[in-house]
Amino acid sequence: MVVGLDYAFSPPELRVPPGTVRIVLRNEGQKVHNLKVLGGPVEARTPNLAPGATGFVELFLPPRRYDIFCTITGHAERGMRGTLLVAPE
Ligand SMILES: [Cu+2]
Repeated sequence: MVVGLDYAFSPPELRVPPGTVRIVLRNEGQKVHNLKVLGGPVEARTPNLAPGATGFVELFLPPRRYDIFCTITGHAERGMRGTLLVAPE
């Protein structure tokens, strides 16, 4: 579970085992937010989530480090970014 704030992810660094990864985002901010995973075999993001909403993105990820960010204009620049480390436990 990741919490989306205006404008940050909490926590900003995630670690999960390789394989099918589901990242759940709960928007506790006042703006619409999402979470996109960049650099994988397939790039995908959560739906745009209204304040108070929860959604998820699920994708298959080999081990490596990925960037995550919110695709809403200006949000990543304001700090809504982080990393996802996919590595064995
Ligand atoms: Cu955002």
